Amino acid sequence: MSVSVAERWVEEVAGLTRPDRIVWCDGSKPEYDALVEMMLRDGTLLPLNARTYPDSYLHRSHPSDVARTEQLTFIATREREDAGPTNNWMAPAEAKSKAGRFLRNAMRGRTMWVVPYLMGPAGSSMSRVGIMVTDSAYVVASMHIMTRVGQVALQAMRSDDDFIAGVHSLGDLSPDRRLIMHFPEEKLIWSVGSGYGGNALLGKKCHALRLASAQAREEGWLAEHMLIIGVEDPEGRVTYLAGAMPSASGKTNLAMAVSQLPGWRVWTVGDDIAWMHVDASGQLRAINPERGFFGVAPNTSPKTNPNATAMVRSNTIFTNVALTPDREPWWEGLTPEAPRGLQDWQGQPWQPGTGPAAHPNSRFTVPVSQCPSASPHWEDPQGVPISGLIFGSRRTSVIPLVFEAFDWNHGVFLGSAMSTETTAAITGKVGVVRRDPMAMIPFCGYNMGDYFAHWLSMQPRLAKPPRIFRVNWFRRDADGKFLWPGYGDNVRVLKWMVERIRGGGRAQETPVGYVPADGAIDLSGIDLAPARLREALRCDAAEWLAALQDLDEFYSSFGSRLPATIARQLAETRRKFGG
Ligand code: SAT
Ligand code: MN
Repeated sequence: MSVSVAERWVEEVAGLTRPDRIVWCDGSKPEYDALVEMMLRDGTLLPLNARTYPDSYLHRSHPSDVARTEQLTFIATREREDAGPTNNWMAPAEAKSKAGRFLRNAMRGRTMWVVPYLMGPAGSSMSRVGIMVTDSAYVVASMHIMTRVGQVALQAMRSDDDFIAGVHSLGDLSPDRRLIMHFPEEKLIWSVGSGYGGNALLGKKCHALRLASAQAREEGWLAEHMLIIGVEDPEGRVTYLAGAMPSASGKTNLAMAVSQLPGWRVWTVGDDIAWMHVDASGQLRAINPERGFFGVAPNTSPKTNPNATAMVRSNTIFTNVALTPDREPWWEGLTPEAPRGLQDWQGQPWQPGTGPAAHPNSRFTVPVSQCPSASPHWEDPQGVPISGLIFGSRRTSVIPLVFEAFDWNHGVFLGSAMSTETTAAITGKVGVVRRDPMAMIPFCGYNMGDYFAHWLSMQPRLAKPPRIFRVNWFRRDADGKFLWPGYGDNVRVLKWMVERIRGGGRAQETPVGYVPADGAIDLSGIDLAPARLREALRCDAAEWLAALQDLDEFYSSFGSRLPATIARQLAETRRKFGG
């Protein structure tokens, strides 16, 4: 296939950024090895213990460049209304002129790598192509792990211009000269001034969520911030679920959970992004557009996520973790006690009591294929059939551990009503409650009112709409203790979902949906007082009415773009609570 449109565009970008040389990437192992060699020489990567962490490296980012910067992220559409009230908006010409100032001559003295990448399995009609240029070797190596790079991408182009174009430059890494610009109407991304994951690996949030969500709306599919798992019961039957959760809120842990229930197991298809299409028979099917995990390191341990700790023992790039004297990576929670003689994430000697040794948003980048729980179907071109959807968020109060929506429209309402406590995955204050519909607030590439309408419009096309569940693993008691143990015990909740999907699973109707009936969650083998589970499942009218008031205010920001169905669901819920 000819790549002339791409070649012309690359020339144009080179004219702006003025690199010393241009290298087209082929995605091969020798290419990856050469990039690593180069980064070891110039200090971008530090070698880790070759015996205990073979072919694994540590990258330390610029100290001001450690998380996504939402305040510097823009959707540039002709009409402001098309970006909607939840996105930062800029007119396309202004966005290009502002970011263009930082990109001009930014690659002088540097190499510009051209990275053709495929999001999704080879041979899948659901997969999509991107071509990004970057002056960061770390970004190229990370793209090798996170996506399918090279000929496999170019071959998947259905026409000359069938790709999302991405321009990335580290610029001078100054937050004052950092901008992440999205042009959905031009299938274009410009990112300058950051080397951090979600800002710089353009295939991930910029392409696979912000631009893909806009494309998905036009083409009638869903691009979601969701994990994909297969839940296997003791008879060997596998039920596939997709679940949305905000960044750094346990998505990776749930995606590879090791079951605490004998006979049950979780298969990992993806941990962050799901692209879902309705097939000819009306079945919702999902692919994971990525081929790697960019997971949060802190609190990942043999206890919380044994699969993750096993998979990062080789071929892994760690970013901003601490370093032991044996040159092993370390982060808070990996072991009960911090080893002596640590270097912190900035390479300074670390003393206990002086703050975290690893950055709270430190990460590992590793291929899916290394995950012990990787599903045998994780790369199936036709995807996996989805029977249930989960909306989860991080809330200390109000939201029960689990409940099920009455139907599709009510489930979309529950997703749109999500709020969450912020985490270190974004620059800003941690622990503040904010609205986060479907965990997409930072990632929806168009007006979120239209996004809710798009979700509602899927129902008539679904022969058997997936059941929709709301979860909250993070509810606490009056003393601040978690009411639910979480991690591998979450499989008990998944089991109830699977039973519901199959027409069983006892439940009790409440104003917000079906909550598990007494005894319906399998507590065999754990010591959890039934009263604590009841507290975790409690639905309090006064708390809910206050929360619905806040939701009403949020909805009003959408004006006429809020679907009437969503407003009706809110009114109905209030009525049921007597409000
Ligand atoms: O940093 S990323 O945006 O890639 C990961 C996340 O925050 O969800
Ligand atoms: Mn994410």
